[in-house]
Amino acid sequence: MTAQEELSTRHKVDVDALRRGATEVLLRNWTGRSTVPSRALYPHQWSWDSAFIALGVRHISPLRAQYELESLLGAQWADGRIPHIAFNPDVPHGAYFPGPDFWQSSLRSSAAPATPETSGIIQPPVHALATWHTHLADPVESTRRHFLPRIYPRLVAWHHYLEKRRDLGGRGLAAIVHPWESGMDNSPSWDAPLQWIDPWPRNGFRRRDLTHAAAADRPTDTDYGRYLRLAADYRDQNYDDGRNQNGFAVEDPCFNALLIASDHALGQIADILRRDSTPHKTRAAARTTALVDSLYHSEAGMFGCRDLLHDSPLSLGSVAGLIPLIVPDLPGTIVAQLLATIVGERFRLGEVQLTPSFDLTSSSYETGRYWRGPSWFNVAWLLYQGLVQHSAPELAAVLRQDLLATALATNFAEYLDPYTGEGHGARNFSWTAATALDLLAQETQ
Ligand code: 2M8
Repeated sequence: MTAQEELSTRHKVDVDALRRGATEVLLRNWTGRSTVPSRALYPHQWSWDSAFIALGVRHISPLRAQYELESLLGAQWADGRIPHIAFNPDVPHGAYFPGPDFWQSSLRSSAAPATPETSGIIQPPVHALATWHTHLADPVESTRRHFLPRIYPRLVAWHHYLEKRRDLGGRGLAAIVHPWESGMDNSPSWDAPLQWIDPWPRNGFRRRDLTHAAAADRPTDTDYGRYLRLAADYRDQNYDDGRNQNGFAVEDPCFNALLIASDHALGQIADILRRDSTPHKTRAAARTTALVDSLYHSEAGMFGCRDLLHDSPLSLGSVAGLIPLIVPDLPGTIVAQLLATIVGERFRLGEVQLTPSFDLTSSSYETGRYWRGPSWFNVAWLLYQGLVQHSAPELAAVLRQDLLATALATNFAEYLDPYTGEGHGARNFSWTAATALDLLAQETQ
C-alpha cells in the first residue's frame, strides 16, 4: 500500500478529491497575475497569503508560484517594505474596506509605487522562505528565468527595512505597529494595547466584511474602529516609521520567528547565487538570541508578545508563542517545553482539530471568532514544519492528517472550530487549499 493509500484509508481522506478540490480553488482564485485569498471577502493580493499560496501552487505550476511572488514584489515600496495588500486596479474601490481610497499610498508617500495602489502596513515576512521553496520546485525553469537573481535584492531590501526601520525597541527584533501586521488580527493579545485607542465613530465607516462573513466570526465594531484609527494615524504620518508616534508598537514572536526562518532562506539563496551568505546567517543567529532573551517565558512554556509603548509583556496564550518552533537553532530545553505546551491542555494537539489560535483554557478564548480561538491552516502548516524540524514526527503526522482531512471536509474554510471541526469565515480559501497541497506533497516526496 502506498503512503497515499494508507493515509486515505486510515483517515478517510479522499486524496484525489482533496488534490482536485484544492487545485480548483487555486485556479478559481487566480486573477491572471496573482491569487486572491477569497473571491468575495478578500478580492486583492495579500502579502503573507501569497507566500503560502506560492508554497502550494508550486506543486501545480512552479512558474505560477514564481509569478505570484513577482507580482507581490512588484508592489514593494522604495524603502523596502512589502505592503500587506496590493490592490487590483480592476476591482471596484468599494469591494473591500479599507481600500485604496483609505490608504492613499501613492499620495501619502513618495516611497510607495505609483501603481499598484497598496496599503501602508506590512505582514509577517514568510517571503524568502516561500521564494526558496518555489525555486526548488523547478530549479531549471527558475534559473532560466533568473528568478532568484531578480528576487533576491528585493528580499534583502525587505529584511533591511525591518532591521533599520522597525527595530523600535532597539533589541534586535522587528516591531509591528498595527494588529493587522501580525496576521493574527483580532488576537486577545491585542486587547490590552488596544484599550488605549479611541475607536473611529461607528457612523464613520461601512464594513464590507460583514456582507461576506457572519458577524459572530468577525471582529466587533469597536475593535474594527480601533484598527481604523491606528491605520489612519499611521497614514497621516505618511507611513514614516522615523516619526515614532505609533499608538501600537509590539514585538511579536511569530513575526520574528518567520523573519529568522526567512534569514536562513536568504542564506541558502545567497549560497546558490554565489553571494556572501554570512550576513544572513549572522543575523539569523543574533535574532534567535534576541527572540529567546526577550520574548520567551519559561514558566509558561511558550513565547509571548511585548508591548513596547508600555514596556510590558502582553497576556500569554496566542499560538504565535509556539511558532518559534520554526526557528532551526532554538535551545533544546525550549523546544521540549514548546512540545509539552502544544500537546498540553492549552492547545491539545491531537485531541482537537489543528491547533487553536488561542489558549483553550483562557477566558478570552472564543471558539468561532476570528483569531480568538479558531484553528487556522497556515498556522498548522508552520507548526508542522517546526515539528518535523525538531524531531517530533508523530505530532507532525497528526497535524498533517488533521489539516488534510479538515481542509476537504470544510470545503477549504478560512478557519475552523477546534472542537467540532466546523468551518468558519470564507470557503474556497486559497491558503487552506495551498497548505493542503503542499502537505500532501511533503509526505509523498
Ligand atoms: C485577515 O486580515 C484582513 C486584513 O488584512 C481582514 O480581516 O480584512 C487576516 O486573517 C490576515 O492574516 C490575512 O492575511 C487576510 C487575508 O487572508 O485576512
